[in-house]
Order: sequence, then C-alpha cells, then structure tokens
Amino acid sequence: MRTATDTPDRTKPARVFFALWPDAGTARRLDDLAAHTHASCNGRRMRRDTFHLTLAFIGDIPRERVVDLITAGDRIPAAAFVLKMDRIATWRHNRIVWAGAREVPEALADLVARLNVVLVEAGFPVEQRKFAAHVTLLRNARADLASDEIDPPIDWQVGGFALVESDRREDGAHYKLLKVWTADSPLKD
Ligand code: 2AM
Repeated sequence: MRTATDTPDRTKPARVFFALWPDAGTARRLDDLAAHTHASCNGRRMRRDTFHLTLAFIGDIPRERVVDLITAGDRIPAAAFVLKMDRIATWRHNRIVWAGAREVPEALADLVARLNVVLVEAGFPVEQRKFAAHVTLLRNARADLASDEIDPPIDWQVGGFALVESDRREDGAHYKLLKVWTADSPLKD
C-alpha cells in the first residue's frame, strides 16, 4: 500500500484494474497456501497485502480518466457472494502458481460481464480472452504442485469490488485501492 507521502506523479499514466480484494482472513489463508506451495515450487511469493482477483484489467490510462472508471463502476450493483477457492494450479507459460475456483459463481460471472459492458460504453479497451478467475500466489515458480486441491477450500466472503492502481517497483507491485464498492445487502446463503 502507498503511504501518504507517496503521492502519485500526476503526469504519469495510471495503471489500473478492477478486482476483488480479500478480507484479512481470506488473505491469511491465501498466504498460508502460498507459503506451503512455495516449499515445493520455489519462485517469488506475492506479499499478503497484494492478493487480489482481477475482474477487468485496463492498463495504462491518462490519470484524468480515472474519474470515468469510477463513474463506470458506479453503474454496477456490488453483490455479496461466496467464492469457494478450491483449486490451485500452475500456468507454465508465465510460471505463475494461482488459486482459483472450480466453479465461477453466477454473481462473479455477472459482475465481470457488467464491468465489460460499462467499460466498452465508456470507451475503455477490454480483455478479449476468456475470464480466468485467479489469485496469483507465486511468480517464477517451478511447476511441480503436489495437488490441485485446496483442502479445506477457502470460502471467500466477497462483499464488493474495487478499482485498483498498480505501481510497479523493484520489490514488486504496490497497489492502491482508488475506490471500493460495497454490497448493500448482506450475504445470502
Ligand atoms: P496476473 O497476476 O496473472 O499477472 C495487475 O497486474 C493484475 O492484472 C494482475 O492480477 C494481473 O494478473 C492482471 N492482468 C490481467 N491482464 C493483464 C495484462 N494484460 N497485463 C498485466 N496484468 C494483467
């Protein structure tokens, strides 16, 4: 996270994306999983405060357009739902070890679809590849996972979504939540 003295350079583009940001308990579980997996896969562990699930990656935009993204996000109702993280896997092409869900809940698929609609309407580029719900745990990992199960699964109580700015530094990316949209109604079972 940024500190108050770490103000962004207004002339530099902002690298932004929409994401689900985990609560502290979920982040802790993901961190334990990353630690356990790191023992066999090596690679670089993501810091606990950086875990997230990207919903829509936008990339570099002029900073003055951030307000348009906030307006776009304002058009979407933030839903509460449970995301059952029960799968861990590796992508060999980029050597990422990630946690995900065997089943994408309808509320999550719906959120991604709605985001894509409002982003297109606001003139932002959207990802053409199929949405791959994942939380990156390790980068530059060796691909030798002992199991693809997260056991017991991590029940992530999603309570909304966020617009996030990424600041890439030598020690890895640092993230700033530019706006968080929180669900009005409590989680339904
Ligand atoms: P990753 O963890 O699999 O690299 C910030 O970079 C977030 O946006 C990360 O979660 C990253 O996924 C994701 N992302 C999605 N598409 C991206 C792209 N084209 N370039 C960089 N990051 C992307």
